[in-house]
Amino acid sequence: MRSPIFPPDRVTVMGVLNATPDSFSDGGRLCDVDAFIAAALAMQHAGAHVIDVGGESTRPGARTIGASLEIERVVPVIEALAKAVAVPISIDTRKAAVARAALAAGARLVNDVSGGRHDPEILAVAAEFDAELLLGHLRGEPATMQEAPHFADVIEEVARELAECVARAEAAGVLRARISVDPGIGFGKTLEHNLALLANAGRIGARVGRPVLVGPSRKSFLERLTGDPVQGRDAATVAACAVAIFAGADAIRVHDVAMGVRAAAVGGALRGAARSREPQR
Ligand code: PMM
Repeated sequence: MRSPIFPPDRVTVMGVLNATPDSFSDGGRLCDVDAFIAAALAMQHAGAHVIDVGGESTRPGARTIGASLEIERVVPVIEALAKAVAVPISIDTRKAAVARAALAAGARLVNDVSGGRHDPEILAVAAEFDAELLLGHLRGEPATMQEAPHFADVIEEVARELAECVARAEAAGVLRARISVDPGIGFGKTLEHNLALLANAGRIGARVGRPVLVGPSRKSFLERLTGDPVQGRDAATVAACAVAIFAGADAIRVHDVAMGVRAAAVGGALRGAARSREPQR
């Protein structure tokens, strides 16, 4: 069975809509439901296939918030978006209670950057709603994840740990066809780890046997490469996305959807061209 949100015949573009006052990239600008609807409609018009709503910042060093505040932030937005936009809505949360409230409000995908490890009950909630489930790679907690991350072989270890997350989700009743994975760019990774994961996205997908989404959008590792401050990182984001797609990523999560759609078109076409030249076995 194919995943309707991450089908194999397209590069899926996920647009980011943060409902957090402290999000590092667009925080505090979108403050009422009408503004969220307008932003979501603009993303849909620009070609987003799914819109990801988050109520808790997971930036490095961020403090966790309670489920009730997160629900207060995201549920009115999801309820409104589920009526106003045609594309599916995703909930970016690590908490089972938030996932449950968001799915009841009309979300169809649960995006858990902790891969179901922060609050394992979230897996049973996804199963109960027959939701899609995006499992991210994160060791530890956002508050401490950037303290000396270490991997002997980052591709192999991230792939193995994601495969374990997928197995736990299946054991909790989520259909394998509903599951996709994310190597967690910037989540407990050094610059070198992030680059290796983007450049080997396809190897991770092949190893885990599920579609792979990458989320390099506006992240600080790009500043290390270009010197760009957060609001000026969209060009570098496009470059990172196009190369990751060329390297086999099936989906990208971006703040600027129009730019992400261009990255998907060019990276996807180049990947197709490279594959058509591979020797037939
Ligand atoms: N990054 C952020 C938040 N959620 N979800 C997924 N699946 N992958 C990511 O890389 C990711 C995420 C970081 O914060 P932002 O919402 O401001 O980009």
